[in-house]
Amino acid sequence: MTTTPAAGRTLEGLAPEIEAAGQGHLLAFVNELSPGEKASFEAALLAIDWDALPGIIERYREPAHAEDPGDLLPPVVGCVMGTAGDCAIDGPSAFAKGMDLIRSGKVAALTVAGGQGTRLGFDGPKGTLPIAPVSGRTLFEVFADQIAAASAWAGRPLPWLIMTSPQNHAQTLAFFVGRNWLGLESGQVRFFQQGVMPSFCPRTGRLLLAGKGSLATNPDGHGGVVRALVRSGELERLEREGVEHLSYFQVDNPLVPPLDPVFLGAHAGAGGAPSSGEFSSKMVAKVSPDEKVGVFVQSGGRTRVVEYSDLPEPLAHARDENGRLRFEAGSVAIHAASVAFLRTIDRAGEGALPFHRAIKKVPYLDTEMGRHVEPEAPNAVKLERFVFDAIPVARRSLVLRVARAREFAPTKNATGVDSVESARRMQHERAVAWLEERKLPVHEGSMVELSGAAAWADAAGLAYTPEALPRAGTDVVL
Ligand code: UD2
Repeated sequence: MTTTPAAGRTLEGLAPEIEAAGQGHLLAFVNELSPGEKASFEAALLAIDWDALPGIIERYREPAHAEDPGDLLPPVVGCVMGTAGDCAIDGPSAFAKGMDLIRSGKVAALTVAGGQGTRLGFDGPKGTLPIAPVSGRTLFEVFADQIAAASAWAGRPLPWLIMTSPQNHAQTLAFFVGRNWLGLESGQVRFFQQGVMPSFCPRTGRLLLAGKGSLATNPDGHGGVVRALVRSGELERLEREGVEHLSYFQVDNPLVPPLDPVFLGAHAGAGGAPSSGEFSSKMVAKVSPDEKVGVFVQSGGRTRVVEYSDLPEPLAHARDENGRLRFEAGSVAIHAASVAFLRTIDRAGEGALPFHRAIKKVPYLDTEMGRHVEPEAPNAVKLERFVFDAIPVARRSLVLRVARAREFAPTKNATGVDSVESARRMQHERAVAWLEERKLPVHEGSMVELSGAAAWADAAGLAYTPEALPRAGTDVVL
């Protein structure tokens, strides 16, 4: 929705378009603004596509129709031979292809990190949350160390793109600068900011003012990543550099392998993987019907994700003849996307990734009464895009089954399910499994954690000897 402001345009010049879009009330206080306030308001208003806005508001004033359970089928899921059941993908071929892509600099890592740690009770960008059970490394550091190890192996600085939002960009950047780019080369880490969407009243269709010279807005969702890559010039830069694929993951999962050769190779179609090499995803079996992950489904011959909040209750609970959840394929929000495919999505324009609507309490400035209102009930529509809506656009989208214990430790809450506590425990258990696979000693009561070098060596099948092994009562980073 937000576009690059046209150079040389002014608020006065834009006023007729704002009026024509039925949003003239936004200009009620312009004459009271200081030059600085006016300039920032002008920039925010110029970033809006006023031609498209009325159509978007009309489309999303009312809630979307609920999913029709009859239309949804379980998806076709691929898995690597030897890992489970009747798998068809040849692991060694996929692995070889993935290693080749990484070695030749055709892959960049991409982290979506626009959210804050609010749900965790953490004041700051989520990536700056200490998460590793022994070293106390932050989420960003856990990823950085693996990208550094992969880069050392490839003999080139593999790019790491990080999407921030206007809310956390400055803090995130300051964190990287303050910690000397977490040991990476400064040019290797590339930040770009996602856009925002204005909130509006569903009754009147009017945008809301947060203040006399500011709109009430929200980040445009992780699906805003496509537009943000284009707007920032990063997509073009990737094309120029010959980067073909992006390894996409969320900032809140310390177990994610930032560069997974098997997945990247399978995504690229190696090993007989059912993939057009455009957009691929990983899944784990849901632990319970109400686990808060979207599920992969098939509808109209295409694979897509239905977010947990939109999955009809009977389907969330439905089981097959073996007692397994019929819709068990949970999305762990790990994807691989080709740069060319993202370009196609962007060219398809506003329609390619739909908005998802949420109705929330949004404080606003009442333009008629001239006073601030703290609503007691939800009063505003917030619109977001979800990146997984790219899946049905791909000709053949691979969904790869992976092991939860190796790859998925979502960090959403302060305690309990999907918490800092559970993510720390899972990282420890992952390291214990690593020791056991190598027949190395494990000590009860000693916490262990994989270093970036160990985690990368594990993903890349390389020999690795830790500096220290666990001893009774001593915590160790392997
Ligand atoms: C997301 C998925 C859910 C499941 C789960 C796994 C959606 C809608 N839901 O749930 O199906 O896969 O993750 O952990 O995707 N972000 C931005 N900008 C935004 C909004 C989010 O960068 O405007 C980032 C955020 O920093 C985080 C990620 O996207 O890295 C997920 O956001 P969330 O924690 O709000 O997603 P959640 O837990 O609802």
